[in-house]
Amino acid sequence: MTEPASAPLAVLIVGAGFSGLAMAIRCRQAGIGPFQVIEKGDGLGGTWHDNTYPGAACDIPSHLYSLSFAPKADWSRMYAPQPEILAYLRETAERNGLLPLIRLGTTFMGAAWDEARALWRVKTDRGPILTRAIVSGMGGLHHPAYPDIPGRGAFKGPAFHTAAWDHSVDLAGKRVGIIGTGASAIQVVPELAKVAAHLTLFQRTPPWIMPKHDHAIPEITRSRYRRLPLVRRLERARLFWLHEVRAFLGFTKVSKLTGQAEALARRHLAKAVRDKDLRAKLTPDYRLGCKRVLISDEYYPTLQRPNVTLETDGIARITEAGLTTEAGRIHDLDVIVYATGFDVTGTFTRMNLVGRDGLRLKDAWSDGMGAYQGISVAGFPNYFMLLGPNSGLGHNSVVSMIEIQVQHVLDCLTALRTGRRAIEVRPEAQTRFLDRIRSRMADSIWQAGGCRSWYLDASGRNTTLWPDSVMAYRRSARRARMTDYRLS
Ligand code: N01
Repeated sequence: MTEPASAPLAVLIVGAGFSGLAMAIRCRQAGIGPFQVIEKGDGLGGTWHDNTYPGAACDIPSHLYSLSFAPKADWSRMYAPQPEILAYLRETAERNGLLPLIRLGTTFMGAAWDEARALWRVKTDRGPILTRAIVSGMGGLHHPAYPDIPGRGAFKGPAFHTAAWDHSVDLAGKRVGIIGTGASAIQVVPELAKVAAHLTLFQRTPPWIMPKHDHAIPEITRSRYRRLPLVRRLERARLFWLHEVRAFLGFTKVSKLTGQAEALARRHLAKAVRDKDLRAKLTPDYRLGCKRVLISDEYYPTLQRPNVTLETDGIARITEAGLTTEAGRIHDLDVIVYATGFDVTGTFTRMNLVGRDGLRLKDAWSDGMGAYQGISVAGFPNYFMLLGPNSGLGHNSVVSMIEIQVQHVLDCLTALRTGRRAIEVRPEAQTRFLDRIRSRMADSIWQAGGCRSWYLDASGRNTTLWPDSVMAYRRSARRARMTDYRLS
């Protein structure tokens, strides 16, 4: 690797989404630097830059899905649409003077720890970078996963993923097929049905769906939030606790309340769908919480439109003209949309990170991903992850997790400023933490739920979500305990 011309950075932040921007703002406020943010996309915003499919929005209320230290008083809706969230992130970066510090179109290709100099040698597609510390704000949901269906390349028409929407394709009057029924599909399906001549939805597993109750936030409320920050903060706190209870409502653990949450979702289905056969097809056969619980008031009505077909027979193959099911039903299509999610494990293991003594991250994780507090890995000094293993959420706003982690990483970076060269989690602290996660998982919804989901790795273990409340994570991770780290 060639030697970079410039002096080493104190911190390299990878990714300019929610995590990377939050880290950059807090570094700036704490006077930690010099730092730089690299971002592979041609704009900042991370997932909110990539996912531009019609209907893209956040299924967590806007006042909760935003940074507490960069509040926005005037969200237009209870659940903000993607363009508004992206604009919020841009404004936040600009207001905090981050734009000159973000290098767009720069992909992190890997990094190796230089023990002699106590620096990371980072490889990017735009040249090398030397840095004392790396904070990964890459998240796990940015490598689109395409299904392994025979004949996938054979289709003659346009075919694209929800996370890489092809806006040049006009769907009006077309026969569109969409594969997948996760959080992305549930948002895009109602929009596609409005324009397509016919929409065929290929469902492998029906999701649990709760009512959404989305609504515009009236100007009078917005103006109150602008004038009275305390009122806005109280609203945020109310929303936080409303979601936090979901951790005990079966979203993380099977409890008596799981049955009640399932009954609520079944009532939502029964109210929306009168046809018994269709209702049966849409009724999940696994426990609620095992996969992401979805919210929508439009999805079920859309499936009953005359121009929409729900196909539940498995897909046998993709042909030049469309899809053929296992029962031999042929669906001729003009366009195929993959709403088939993301390759989460691959994102982390592909990272090509080489730590102390030549240890590769993918070898350290050969038995599955795991990190102390979801942030640090033994053998990888001065390397920190935001939304790393077991720190995603299914029940509350992931932005709360990011803020907790940013504070933890700041503690570590601050410790490095006291003339130390390296900070590394002690292996015994990591083992203790991972044992705690494993025992908490034993009675979790993911163990008992009987479903397939991106939450679970190939061996069926949940290495992606935090198995408890946000408050429990806050107690565990907000401050970096220096006794769990080794400073050198
Ligand atoms: O992806 P998914 P997503 N044949 O992995 C199906 C976040 N998010 O993009 O369930 C047929 O959930 C697969 O079927 P099955 C959020 O964290 C947030 O929707 O495995 N079908 C499933 O239905 C979310 O959890 C927001 O049987 C196949 C679908 O594809 C995460 O992103 C909005 C198949 C994939 O669902 C991912 O959601 C959107 C095959 N071979 C997303 N392979 C917010 O609002 C896969 N499928 C915050």
